[in-house]
Amino acid sequence: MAAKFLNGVRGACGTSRYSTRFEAPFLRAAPRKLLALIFSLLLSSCPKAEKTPASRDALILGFSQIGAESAWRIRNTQSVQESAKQAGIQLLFANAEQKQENQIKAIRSFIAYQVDVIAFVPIVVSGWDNVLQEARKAGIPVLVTDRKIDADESLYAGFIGTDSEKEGREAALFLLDKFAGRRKAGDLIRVAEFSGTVGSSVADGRAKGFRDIIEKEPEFEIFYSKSGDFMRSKGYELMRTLLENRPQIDVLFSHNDSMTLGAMDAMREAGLRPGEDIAIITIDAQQKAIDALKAGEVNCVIECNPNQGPLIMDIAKQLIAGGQTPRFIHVDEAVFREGDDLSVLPPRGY
Ligand code: GZL
Ligand code: ZN
Repeated sequence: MAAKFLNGVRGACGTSRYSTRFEAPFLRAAPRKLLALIFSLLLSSCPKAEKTPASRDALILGFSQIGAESAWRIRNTQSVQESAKQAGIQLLFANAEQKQENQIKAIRSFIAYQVDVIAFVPIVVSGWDNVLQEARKAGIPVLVTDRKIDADESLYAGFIGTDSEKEGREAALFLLDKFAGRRKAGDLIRVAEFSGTVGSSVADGRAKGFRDIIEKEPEFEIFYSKSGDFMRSKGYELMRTLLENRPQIDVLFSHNDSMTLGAMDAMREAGLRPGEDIAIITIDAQQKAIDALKAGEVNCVIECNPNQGPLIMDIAKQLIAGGQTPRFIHVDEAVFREGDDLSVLPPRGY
């Protein structure tokens, strides 16, 4: 009875496999009303299951992604989907469209499905304890990927992602170098910062890393800092508004390329030359940013590696096999500066 019912559930949500763990005692004893309730809950909160074909005994991984706010995010999603296919892992993929409550709903439906592993990109650092306790109670290991959370570490099996504070420090180090002459002359160098999603570990980390260095240097002043939510349209709006009263802007430090590209459009509309009238440092290293670096319209591009899929699948498999997995894995990243030989760079793929 329970297996048939749950098979129906998976069928309804686009997957047709149930694991023997579904014939859990609690379900066999559950009254029909409860089973119907679970079924309706699952249907309503069932993630848009884009699943990968997999053999019957394939590992099932539930993945909650933030959305598609930037070229970086889209590549991050592709990396997860491609790697699941290559690893023979059945992927349940849910796009939260930038809302934390959608991520929590998706994780709950993964728990109800009794997937083998859950992985997610936490849009913001807080608010995850309850749903992670539910996953732990259900005996499902959770991997935090790309962005970090502020929660009891025993609630998740590990973190796979990038070091945002290091990215912020690299941006500051480039600035110290690029403005060495003007610093000697005692100039005041005014910096505008476009930051990422408020409350995200990435925006916090990049801002902190940048300030840890810049705030030690009296010649630099971060006279403006606002969130553009990692989006091109908001980067454009922020810069257009900022330029209305023509302040002295020597540098734009932007937490991602999407906001940078929008800001560059606004600079050109105001008759300014990006990378010359205003120095630009940007993070992600999507192709368009590298092309702008080659064209002298951007001065420094800091890579943030979106290709985390292979690592996620490896760690997921190790977790299920009962292996010991590292708590923290940082993917490696480069820094591309004006004047570097960029002809050797392979296409970025995003
Ligand atoms: C960084 C990632 C950020 C990217 C943005 O690890 O979380 O989110 O820098 C993306 O492009 O939107
Ligand atoms: Zn990063």
